[in-house]
Amino acid sequence: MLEPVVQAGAFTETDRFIFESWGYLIIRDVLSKEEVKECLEASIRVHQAAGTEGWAQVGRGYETEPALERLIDHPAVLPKVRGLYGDRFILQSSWNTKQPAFGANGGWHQDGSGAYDFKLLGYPIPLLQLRASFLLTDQLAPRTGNMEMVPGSHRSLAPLPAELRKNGGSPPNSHIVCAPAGSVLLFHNAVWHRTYAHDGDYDRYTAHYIYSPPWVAPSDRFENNPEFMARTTPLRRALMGDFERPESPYGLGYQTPPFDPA
Ligand SMILES: O=C(O)CCC(=O)C(=O)O
Repeated sequence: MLEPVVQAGAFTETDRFIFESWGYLIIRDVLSKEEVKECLEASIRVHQAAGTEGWAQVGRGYETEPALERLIDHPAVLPKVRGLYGDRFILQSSWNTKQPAFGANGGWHQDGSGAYDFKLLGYPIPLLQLRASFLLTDQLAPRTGNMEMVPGSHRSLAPLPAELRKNGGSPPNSHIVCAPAGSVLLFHNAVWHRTYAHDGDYDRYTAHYIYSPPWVAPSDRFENNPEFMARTTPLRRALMGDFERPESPYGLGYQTPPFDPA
């Protein structure tokens, strides 16, 4: 089966080639069974606390759930983010998504800002929201709440046809990502994608971490939570955008996050 599967950790030349060609990578076995269980239980708690019903996304789970906080700078994923962005980027948002039992397909879209369509910025649409999606339930076969992606569509000048967006069909070149719980899908904001149907009798949860250049406004928070910032690690604080900017607005003089503490 044709799959953009890569190894965890270091961002290799092959990883870059696959990412540039497909717009996404799949990393398997990122979380152990125990870690998946912890993150799944944490996800259920954040949705219960928010009182969600049906398909729903809850932001900022990292503030209250240590298992979700640990995913911010996961060593299997962070080197890929650095490989694509260099050392200056932030966690722009984190969303915990529930696809309910027997949930239908979601709507096709590219990620970005509703207020300003990223395609207005130029061609190819730049990488501004790099999303790491941690699968917390098995998605081994289609119709298990998978992500459906259109490989290479981040470079397509033509939009996904309006007819397909309206009737919810799939183009023949779409790819339903099948992978076990604990896998990560890392993808470019401009790849056309959607939530695929879920025939299971249990809710499906996925934890998404979105990384952006440092000047992109966070979308899951107006400000950082002071208690979380006081207790988290220096690297995570920096990734939340808490760093000195001696030069305005984002000169090279700002310190890179402490990726490799002495
Ligand atoms: O179903 C999901 O978890 C993915 C949601 C999604 O496509 C998005 O938030 O852009």
